[in-house]
Amino acid sequence: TPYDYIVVGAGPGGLIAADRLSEAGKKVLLIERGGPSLGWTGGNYTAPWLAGTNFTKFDIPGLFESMFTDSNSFWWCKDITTFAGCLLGGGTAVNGALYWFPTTQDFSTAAGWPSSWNNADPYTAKLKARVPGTDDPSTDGKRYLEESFNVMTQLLTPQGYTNITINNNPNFKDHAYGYSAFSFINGRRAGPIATYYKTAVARKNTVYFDYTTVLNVVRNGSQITGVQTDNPLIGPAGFVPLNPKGRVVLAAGTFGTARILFRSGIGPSDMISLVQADPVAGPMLPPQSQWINLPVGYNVSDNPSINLVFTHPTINDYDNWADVWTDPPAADVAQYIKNQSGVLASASPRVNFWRAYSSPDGRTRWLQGTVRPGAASVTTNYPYNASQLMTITAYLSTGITSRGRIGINAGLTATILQNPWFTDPIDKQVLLQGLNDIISTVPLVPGLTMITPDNTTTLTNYVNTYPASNLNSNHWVGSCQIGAVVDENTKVKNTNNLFIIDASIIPSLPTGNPHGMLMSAAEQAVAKVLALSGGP
Ligand code: 6FA
Ligand code: ABL
Repeated sequence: TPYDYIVVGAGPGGLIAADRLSEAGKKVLLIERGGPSLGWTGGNYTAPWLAGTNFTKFDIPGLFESMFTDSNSFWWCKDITTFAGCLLGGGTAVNGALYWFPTTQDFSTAAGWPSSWNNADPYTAKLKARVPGTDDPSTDGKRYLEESFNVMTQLLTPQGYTNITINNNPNFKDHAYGYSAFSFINGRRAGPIATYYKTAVARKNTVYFDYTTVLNVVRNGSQITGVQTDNPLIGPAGFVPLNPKGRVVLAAGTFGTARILFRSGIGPSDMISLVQADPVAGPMLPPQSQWINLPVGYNVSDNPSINLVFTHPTINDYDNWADVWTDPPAADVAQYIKNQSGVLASASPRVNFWRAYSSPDGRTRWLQGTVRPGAASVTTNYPYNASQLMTITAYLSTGITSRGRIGINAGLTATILQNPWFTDPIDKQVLLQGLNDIISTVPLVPGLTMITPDNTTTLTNYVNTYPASNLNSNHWVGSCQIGAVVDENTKVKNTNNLFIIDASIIPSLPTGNPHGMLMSAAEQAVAKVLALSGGP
């Protein structure tokens, strides 16, 4: 069966695209390489203490930290060298779900958007109607493990910070702090899966195929005729054709979409040459005369982030989340199963804060802080109480100038080619300034001790020797950015009918963790695709 639209990837970008296209009556095929995630989607990755429920690891917000410590972590894409979710929901099935509505500047021309994109408000409103977000995710309206909020109030108030409900004031991102907000609904992981996916697959004109990988688009010059998959059940030899006026929407993520383009003969020639040398992928390429040279993979960004670890006598770090998957506290399990309330109804973050910095180059850069009980790692020569850990992660947010490059290696694994962090020394200088400010009021908070870094090093030295890979924030954007690779309708340049709707089109990082802003961008993108003449 030929389709009007083939959407590749069921992450936040793809799910919003598939939902809005099918809502408009188009015949849509949504293809996802991974399997189900949440229990009601068919997911079955569960634990003995969940017997008799349909909750999986992905449903329960409190299991978030165990994503990084589980030995059976089948959900990470094995052919991408950074964390990326390869299952229904993509990153939003496994991420921390911190959820921020975009600021005005997130879609500004200064941030790299065409002027036709500057008013994101109507699209953010559409998103909000589907995923309202919450900063008190437990269904009983109580807050759990909130001790770090008090500690942060004592730390940040003397620095001039104001406590706000963050998503009520998206543009107030200077000296602002508040409770962490999430895309959870009714105490469960929700995001685009419980909303857009749910309505998209309920429509008769939507077909969903999972466990199916798109290898490349098939094209005749600039005209895409269909997609080549690895699944013979989907079409002859895995090929799925488009209607004559049909379109393909790539939504495979910053790394995944770039790889599909390379394998379709679109991108820098060094990347396509690696595909050409591959015995399986090479023969699928169009002839070299049809290669389309675009800067796919260049100018990507990710927030550089640095952890500071503290202890405070009031903090309960929930045993540093160590047994939360294998052996969680029975009372918390009972409470969660009963009505999705309690500690397990939230992911680990508790507090977020922002501050703006003017920089020596005249730009403004924003710092974002995320505070959680527990710590991913502790390096210290101090004796410390391991049940009282608290981590502040400081991200350099909007305004960073550093950029890197991603691509593929000879094995066609998607990977970082040039690290995107601190290529501009001013980014490092501003983040270091931010860290110094954060700790400037530690002496004013009785009992608060910074244990990593400890007194054997200076903060400057800590930052200078921070392992590059630990700077990774998992917020990759920009491998197919708007203006360079796609036009203002998100159409891949020099093609007639190939579009991209995922984090790869975002030209620079938004002011907070990106999935809220990305979903607003996806609402806007799909509206532009539907409005563009010439389609089905
Ligand atoms: N963003 C936030 O806003 N808040 C957070 O707290 C947050 N936390 C994390 C986090 O803890 C981790 C570990 C990671 C990895 C990311 C986090 N992010 C957070 C970032 C956020 O999740 C991402 O920015 C967001 O998910 C990006 O959305 P995209 O739509 O651009 O791409 P995805 O990778 O989510 O989805 C791509 C989908 O395509 C996947 O389902 C994948 O399986 C599928 N796919 C890939 N290649 C394919 C192919 N060839 N064929 C078929 N399907 C394919
Ligand atoms: C995000 O936006 C980041 O991408 C994640 O890295 C972050 O989670 C979540 N949000 C929550 O703030 C952290 C975990 O809390 C750490 O335990 C883990 O070591 C780290 O991700 C790995 O990158």
